[in-house]
Amino acid sequence: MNKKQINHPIVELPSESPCTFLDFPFVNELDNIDADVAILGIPFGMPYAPNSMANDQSRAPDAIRQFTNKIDISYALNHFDWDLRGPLLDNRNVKVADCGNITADMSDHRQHYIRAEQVARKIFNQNTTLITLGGDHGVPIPVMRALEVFESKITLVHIDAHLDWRDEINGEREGYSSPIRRASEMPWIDKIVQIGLRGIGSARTAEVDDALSYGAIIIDAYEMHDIGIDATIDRIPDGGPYYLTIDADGIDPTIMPAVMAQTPGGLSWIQIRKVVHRLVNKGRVLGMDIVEIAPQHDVGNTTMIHAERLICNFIGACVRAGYYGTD
Ligand SMILES: [Mn+2]
Repeated sequence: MNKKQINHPIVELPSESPCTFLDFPFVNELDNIDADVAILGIPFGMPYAPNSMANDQSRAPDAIRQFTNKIDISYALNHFDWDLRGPLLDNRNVKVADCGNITADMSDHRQHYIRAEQVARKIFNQNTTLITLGGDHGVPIPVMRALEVFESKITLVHIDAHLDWRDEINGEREGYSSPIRRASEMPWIDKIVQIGLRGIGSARTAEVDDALSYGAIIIDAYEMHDIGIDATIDRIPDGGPYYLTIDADGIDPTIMPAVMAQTPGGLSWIQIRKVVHRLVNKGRVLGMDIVEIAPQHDVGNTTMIHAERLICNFIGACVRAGYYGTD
């Protein structure tokens, strides 16, 4: 059968019920999302080997959502949240939608990125803030391609233990070691700020040299701890617009243990929370992602607790920064 004849949905409902993030409505009318904030799962990156077409990180979008359904949702939505100094949506007329997960094409793995970019373009075209749940760190590549629709020079803020400037691995140029290299090639990505790097991983000296010659502002984890998070955030150019990509291994593994490469010395909760709030108020953050959560390595839901708080702090900060034109 010609696969072009199959009317395959581009997104699908997360796998278990209740199954959306904080039970927000599932919306698959992608040309009319009618929401200020959209949550989207992109489970699959581009593998470096056949046995990693799906990896543990592919399970994270649903694992994060399912965790949010274990907490008391009416509390989360309606009670006073001290992180935000009020209820999540601040009693304003702000709509959050969960667009489910990008579907996979069993006959063509690369279709996953093509669909992800297509959906992200639809979301951005409606001026909706996109929160992407990965997946590994390859999945922001199609999302960042979709940022083209804003016709703007965008500052990329990258939280990670690793540099992620590899050009290719095993011939694959869109895998989890390459997102910042690919971003650097996109004309609409202007400045790049990389925070929290440490340890050994995705960079050799050649990649560090390339990042520095591009002009990437690199504040490694130890410099960040020495100068403090406020001085670190001050080094992000003002004005925006911004895109924020958060590799969970950039956060300290004591609070986000569910990653493939636990590395000491990462951002504390206080530090990452401040990055989110201050960035949202420095300029418009068009979208963010949280990637590289590997649920099987979690310890007592510690990673999920922090992921849920991170996303809620981002949503609550956007609402209070007046992004959605409501008072
Ligand atoms: Mn990464």
